[in-house]
Amino acid sequence: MVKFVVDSACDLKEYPGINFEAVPLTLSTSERTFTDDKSLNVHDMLEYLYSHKGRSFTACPSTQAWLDAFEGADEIYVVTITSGLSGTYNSACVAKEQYISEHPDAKICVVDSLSTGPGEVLILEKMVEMKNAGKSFEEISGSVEKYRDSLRLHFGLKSLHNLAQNGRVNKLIASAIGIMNIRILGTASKEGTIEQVARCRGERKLIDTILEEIKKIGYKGGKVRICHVENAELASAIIEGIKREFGKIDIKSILAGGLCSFYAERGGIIIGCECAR
Ligand code: X90
Repeated sequence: MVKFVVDSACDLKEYPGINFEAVPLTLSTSERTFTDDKSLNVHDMLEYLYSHKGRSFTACPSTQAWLDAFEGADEIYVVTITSGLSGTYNSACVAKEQYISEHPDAKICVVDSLSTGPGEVLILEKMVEMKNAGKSFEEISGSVEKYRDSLRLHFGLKSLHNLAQNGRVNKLIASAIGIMNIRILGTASKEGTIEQVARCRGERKLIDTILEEIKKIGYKGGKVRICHVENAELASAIIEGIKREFGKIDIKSILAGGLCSFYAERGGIIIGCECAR
């Protein structure tokens, strides 16, 4: 049996037409723990976290959570959030070794997205497309990293508070964001860590800078996936902007799940696009 497994940073909780599962990360404070699965109400979680005075944390899925998702399958494709910011990829690799030692005929391909959200979606969609086109496990696992390396990820955030508090960005980058209407435009580095591109005052400036930036890195009209944290308006404005420049393209936006919402924070946006590196 073939199965596609992602972590919840991918933002997709369902994928009709395939055998699919999203393994949740968790988010917690000293008082409460939220599991980032279908039943999570992201809006309520954000309300609670913004009113909570203490610190908040996230944790990657356990090896056992991956093993539970693999159970019963023997051809498994896994996409994880970047190993540059999370232990998720590592725990999936440990689960892979254990599963194969117990099921010697199973084949598992674990891809480190070096990205998050929309970057994971693009990789997943590519693997599903190859599988549906009749490609073998070897063909898919042998070519998926090349595809991953052709992707780019950008994000526009109003606050870096949770990223900084959890040690995922330099405190210096985080300072002065969230005041005076400043947004930070960042990108995923080749190593899958956070790199600052620009600081923009206001949403209009952010949209213009994102459009300039994707042209500069050589975007030519490939697929685009966007996730936003309660900011459908910004997502639509970016979609309109990209369509205006590049015509008819395959572009979709979705609401961020719990993990990306926690780190990208309210109003945040994450954009993944196909683009030769
Ligand atoms: O293992 C864990 O606890 C999860 C840690 C995840 C940390 C970062 C998540 C970032 C999500 C923020 C902007 C996109 C940055 C992506 C750069 C590769 C969204």
